Amino acid sequence: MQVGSNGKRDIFLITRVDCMLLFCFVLLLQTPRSSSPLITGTEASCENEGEVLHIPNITDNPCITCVCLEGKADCKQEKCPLVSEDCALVVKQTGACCERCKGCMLDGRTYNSSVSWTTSTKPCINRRCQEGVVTEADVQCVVHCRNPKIHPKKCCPTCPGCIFEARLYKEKQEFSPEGHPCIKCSCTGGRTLCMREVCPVLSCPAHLSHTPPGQCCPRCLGQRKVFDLYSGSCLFHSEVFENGTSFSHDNCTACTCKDSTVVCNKQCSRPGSCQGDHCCDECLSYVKVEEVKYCRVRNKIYREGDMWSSVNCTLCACVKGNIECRPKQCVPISSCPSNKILNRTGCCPVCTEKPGVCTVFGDPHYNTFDGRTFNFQGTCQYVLTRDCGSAPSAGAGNSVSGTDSSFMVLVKNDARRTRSFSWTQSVEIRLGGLVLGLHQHLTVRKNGTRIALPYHGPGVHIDLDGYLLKLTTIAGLEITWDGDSFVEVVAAPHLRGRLCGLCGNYNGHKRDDTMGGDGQFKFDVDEFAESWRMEGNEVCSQQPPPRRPASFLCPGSVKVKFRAHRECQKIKLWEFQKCHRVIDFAPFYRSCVTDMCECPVHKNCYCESFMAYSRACEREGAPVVWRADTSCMATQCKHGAVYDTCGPGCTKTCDNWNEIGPCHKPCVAGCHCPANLVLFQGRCIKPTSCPGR
Ligand SMILES: *[C@@H]1O[C@H](CO)[C@@H](O)[C@H](O)[C@H]1NC(C)=O
Ligand SMILES: *[C@@H]1O[C@H](CO)[C@@H](O)[C@H](O)[C@H]1NC(C)=O
Ligand SMILES: *[C@@H]1O[C@H](CO)[C@@H](O)[C@H](O)[C@H]1NC(C)=O
Ligand SMILES: *[C@@H]1O[C@H](CO)[C@@H](O)[C@H](O)[C@H]1NC(C)=O
Ligand SMILES: *[C@@H]1O[C@H](CO)[C@@H](O)[C@H](O)[C@H]1NC(C)=O
Ligand SMILES: *[C@@H]1O[C@H](CO)[C@@H](O)[C@H](O)[C@H]1NC(C)=O
Ligand SMILES: *[C@@H]1O[C@H](CO)[C@@H](O)[C@H](O)[C@H]1NC(C)=O
Ligand SMILES: [Ca+2]
Repeated sequence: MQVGSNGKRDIFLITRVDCMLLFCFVLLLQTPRSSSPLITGTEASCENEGEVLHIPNITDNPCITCVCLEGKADCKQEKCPLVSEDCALVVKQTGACCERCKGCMLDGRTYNSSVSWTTSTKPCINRRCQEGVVTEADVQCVVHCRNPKIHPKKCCPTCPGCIFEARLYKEKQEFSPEGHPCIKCSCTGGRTLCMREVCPVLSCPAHLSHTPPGQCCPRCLGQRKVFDLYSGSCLFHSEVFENGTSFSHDNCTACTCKDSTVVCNKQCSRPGSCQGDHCCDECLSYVKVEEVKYCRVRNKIYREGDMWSSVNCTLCACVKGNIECRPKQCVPISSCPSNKILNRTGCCPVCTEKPGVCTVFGDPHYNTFDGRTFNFQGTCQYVLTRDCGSAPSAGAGNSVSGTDSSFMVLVKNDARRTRSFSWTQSVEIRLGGLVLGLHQHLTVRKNGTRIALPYHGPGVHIDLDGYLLKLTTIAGLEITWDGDSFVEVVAAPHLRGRLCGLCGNYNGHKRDDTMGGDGQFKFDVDEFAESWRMEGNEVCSQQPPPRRPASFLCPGSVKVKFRAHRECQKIKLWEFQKCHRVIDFAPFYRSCVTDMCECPVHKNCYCESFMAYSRACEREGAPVVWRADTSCMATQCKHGAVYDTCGPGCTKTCDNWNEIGPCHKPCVAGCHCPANLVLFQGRCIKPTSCPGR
């Protein structure tokens, strides 16, 4: 298309397609002759060293320059950079090699297209070059608060805070408020400064421009190319203006052509200066603030009508700029699918995946995460459970610890009460380099040294829970220890399939629980359990005591058998009745009888089976009436302590017994020293016997 001549000068405005034709024409003319001499032709000689040579049919191409170097023509071809597709006006001057995007020239300096700048002498006047047009305009300020602050050194007033229409912005953030693409704000020093973007005057006519969605300013459509622009004159829209001519672009914009650059000055209306229909954009404008209501909670902004969950199980809403909270309404859940449990730890009850529970009690009886039960009487230290990743590693019983995130729970058994049974004596938890020991009478050791409770360590917490000791790890294990021989390990659902040891692999299947420490499946329970033995310095009997034949289940006298039956049959009675249809009591009854038959006279060996059964029942949501009462607990308390279901929460020790002050902790069930005694090294002694007195 040849648009062009406006009667003053001949110019050629060509679209892309036309240009391709012209470009091909040029190529046809030049390629056969100009390319071959460069590569294969005879070398032209010259005399004046350094002289720029004119070689016909070669240096006619403006991209090729030849210089005399050591008596020969040295020619170089310039490579043209690609012109950005966004450039609306591409120029190619005669005699120049490359096309380029039309830039601007102002006060003797050149500026590339799409560049903005301010000068230090006029900091509140912004200039922008857009394809040969410089737009000069006052900074247009926007105020969005009722109490702006005017700064003598800044062009615009600022507003307190970095909130714009109920949205919170960060320090140093630059933003366009939602729905206002023409407003540009910045948050500095906790205050917001906003200005309106002044759109550049475009070189193309209005019908060839459009505003892309979501953007503030219009831009030219497509790309125009211009050849042979007469020096000093300007192409603006479809007209050419000579150097020095001025024209009015619109009522607020006056333009002048200077040195091929159109310099346009956009006026804005100062407050009060807008008269009649002659009105320009306002230099200072206000965004209405009254309607915008929001609520702020620390660093969060909520808009009118927003709702959110808050602390203490409340649901809050932003109503007319005020926060209104009310308790959350929960959807009642009466039951969960069989593989889930009702979890009441959150605000509303939900059904969550069941954790795995492994229990060791009595002589010892093992009940794995997947529900397999077996008895094992080895008298060494064994891996109860450990983190095996996806597969149990070979020789798991020997390697002590892997990465810091790995854990291992060991049990140590001994045969302290009878010849044919062993009992869990202590539990050891290894977490990275930390070793925690849970010992008899609820004593706790850290790296071998006795510590006080509660204990907060890296990723672990230990405290008393009633008369039991509870250890919780962030890795997802919860270990309960009764200070005698009852251990319960609860594994969070995310550990499913990742564990190994005597508690099994926790993959949901009972059958494969006897996987040995060597990764081999064991058919024999004793062989399985032995494969998890830890090698230690201590001597322990390497072989478990010989397994008794079934008929030899209760080796005691008739009196002992009678006592065992009398105590253990309580598990069949009303106290546990509600649980019978949920959990079979038979294995617990059998373990109770075997424990009782070997039970020293002063102990109540049925307690652990009862406790294991009642805890299993509670987990399944079937309450039992039975409580670990004084008859069960009496034997737990040692060294002068007595069991009290509601003993003082603050323990009197040799260090603090004569301090006066109320105890604010709630009472706890457990072994307590009688009122006239104090605790010293696990024993109850008279205060007068305390050391240093
Ligand atoms: C240079 O090109 C012209 C045509 O453009 C041709 O007539 C002339 O012979 C050429 N000269 C040489 C030296 O190739
Ligand atoms: C201007 O643009 C040219 C190429 O179009 C580029 O080489 C030059 O660096 C740019 N100048 C500035 C100051 O950006
Ligand atoms: C444009 O006009 C000014 C004076 O009005 C002159 O100084 C300047 O050289 C001219 N530019 C060109 C490229 O002719
Ligand atoms: C420019 O001003 C004239 C009168 O001064 C008015 O008639 C015309 O509508 C205005 N044009 C625009 C685009 O504001
Ligand atoms: C949440 O409840 C606790 C105890 O009832 C109270 O101290 C606290 O102030 C409450 N927090 C809120 C935000 O209401
Ligand atoms: C109960 O749900 C909470 C999240 O609401 C979760 O953190 C916790 O582990 C769940 N407890 C159990 C036992 O699954
Ligand atoms: C002792 O326990 C600390 C944690 O408190 C642990 O970092 C350290 O490695 C342990 N030291 C030894 C010798 O096991
Ligand atoms: Ca399994």
